[in-house]
Amino acid sequence: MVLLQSHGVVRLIFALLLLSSFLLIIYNFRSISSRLPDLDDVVSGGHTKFRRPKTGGSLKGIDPLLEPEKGPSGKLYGPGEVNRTSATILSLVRNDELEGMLQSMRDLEATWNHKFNYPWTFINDEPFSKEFIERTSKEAKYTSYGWCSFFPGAGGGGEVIPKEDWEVPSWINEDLIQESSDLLTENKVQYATMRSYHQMCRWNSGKFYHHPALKDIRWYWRVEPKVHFFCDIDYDVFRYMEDNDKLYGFVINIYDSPDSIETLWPQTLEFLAEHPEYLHPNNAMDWLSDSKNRPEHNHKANGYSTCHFWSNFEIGDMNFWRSKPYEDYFEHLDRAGGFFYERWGDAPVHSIGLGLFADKDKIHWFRDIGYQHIPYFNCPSSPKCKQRCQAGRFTDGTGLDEEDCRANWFEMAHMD
Ligand SMILES: Nc1nc2c(ncn2[C@@H]2O[C@H](COP(=O)(O)OP(=O)(O)OP(=O)(O)O)[C@@H](O)[C@H]2O)c(=O)[nH]1
Ligand SMILES: *[C@@H]1O[C@H](CO)[C@@H](O)[C@H](O)[C@H]1NC(C)=O
Ligand SMILES: [Mg+2]
Repeated sequence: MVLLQSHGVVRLIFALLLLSSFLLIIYNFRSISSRLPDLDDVVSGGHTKFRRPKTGGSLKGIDPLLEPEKGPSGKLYGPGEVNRTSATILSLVRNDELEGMLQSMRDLEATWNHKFNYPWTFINDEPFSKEFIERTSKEAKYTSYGWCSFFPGAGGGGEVIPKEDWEVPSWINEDLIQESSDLLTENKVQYATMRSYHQMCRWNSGKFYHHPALKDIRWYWRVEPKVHFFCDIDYDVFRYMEDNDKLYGFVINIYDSPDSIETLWPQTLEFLAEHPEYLHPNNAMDWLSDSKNRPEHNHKANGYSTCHFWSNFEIGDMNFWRSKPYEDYFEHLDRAGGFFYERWGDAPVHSIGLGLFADKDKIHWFRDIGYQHIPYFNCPSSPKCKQRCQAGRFTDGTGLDEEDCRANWFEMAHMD
C-alpha cells in the first residue's frame, strides 16, 4: 500500500516535470521565432523587397505607403513643359449626383488638373440637366468652350450612348434575370436587383471606349462622384503613361464578392481554351488564380482569386480595350450573360483582361496619388498630401482589412 502510494507520487512528479519542460520548450521557441525575421515571407515584388503580412489583410507596419514617397521614376513633365497628349478625364454620371461630382472635380482640379488643363468628358444615359452643365463647367479651371463636354447635352443634343451599348441585349432572357436575381439577393450581392447597375457594369466593361465622344482619344482618367484626391501631383500623368509605355494605372487592389462572379472564371477559361494565343507571355496569371491567400474566395469563384484593380479609379489606354484580344474576350463574356444573370463588375472584368492579355510590367501602381472612394484609401507618406489623409490608412470601415489584396499584386507583380 505504502509502496503503491509512493509510486503514485513519483509518477505525479515525473508528469509535472515533463509538462514544465514542454512548456519551457514552447516558450523558448516562441520567443526565438518572434525575434527572427520570417525569411519565407520576404518576397521580391517588382524591384523592391516586400515582406508579406502574416494574414493577407491590411499591410500594417510593412506598408510601402509608409515609406517616404518619391514619385515614379523616369522623366516627368511639369506644367507647361510639354503639350497635352490625347486624353480626357472621364465620368459616367447621373444628374442627381451633381453635388458629389462637383466635389470630385474640386479635388482633382486643385491637386492636379489646374496645372495641366485636361478636358472633362461627362457621359450619361439621359440628357444632362442645364444645372449639371452650368455648375460642373464652372469647376474646371480652364474654361474655354468645350473644356467640359456633355453627352448628351441638355435637350438631348450631342452624342448619346448608342442604344445597343446600354440596353439589355436581345439574347438575355428576362425570366432568367428574375430567377437569378433572387439567388443573388439571397447571397447578399449588392445592387443585385438594380437593373441600371448591371447595365453600367457592362458598359464600363466593354462599351465606354467606343462612345462616339471618345473615338479620337487614347487616354482616360476615370473619376466618380464623391471621391477624394488628397495629394498634389505635379507632373502630367498621361504623359508619364505614354512616355513610359504603360497601359493601365490603379491605386487600390481588393477582393470581390465571389457570389457576384461565380461563372466569370470558368467562362474566362473557356475563352482562353479557344484563344490560347491571346495570353501574354508576361501575364499576371499567378495573381489572378492565387488560392493561397484567401482560399475560400478562390473556391467560390471557381478558380479566380477575385483580387482586382478597383476600377472607380483608372488611368488607362483605351487602345488596350480596343485591341482584338480584349474585344473578343468581352464579346464572349457578353454572350455568356453574366452581366445580368450574375453581377459581373467592370473591375474584375478589366482586371482579368489586363492580367491575361497585357504585359504586367505595363501596369502601374499610382502610389503617389492620394485617393478615397468610400470605404477605401490610397494615402502615401508625402508632404504633398499636406496631411489631408493618414499615410498608410487602408479603410475607415470596420472589419474591412481582409478585403485588402494589394500584397498579392506587390508579391506577384510589382511595387511600382
Ligand atoms: N448616367 C448613369 N451613370 C451611372 C448609372 N449607374 C451608375 N452610374 C455611374 O457609374 C459609376 C459607378 O456607379 P456607383 O453607383 O458609384 O457604383 P459603385 O462605385 O460600385 O457603388 P458605390 O459604392 O455606391 O459608389 C458612377 O460614376 C455613377 O455615377 C446610371 O444608371 N446612369
Ligand atoms: C506644342 O505643339 C506646338 C504645335 O504643334 C509646337 O509648335 C510646340 O513646339 C509644342 N511644344 C512643346 C513644348 O512640345
Ligand atoms: Mg462609386
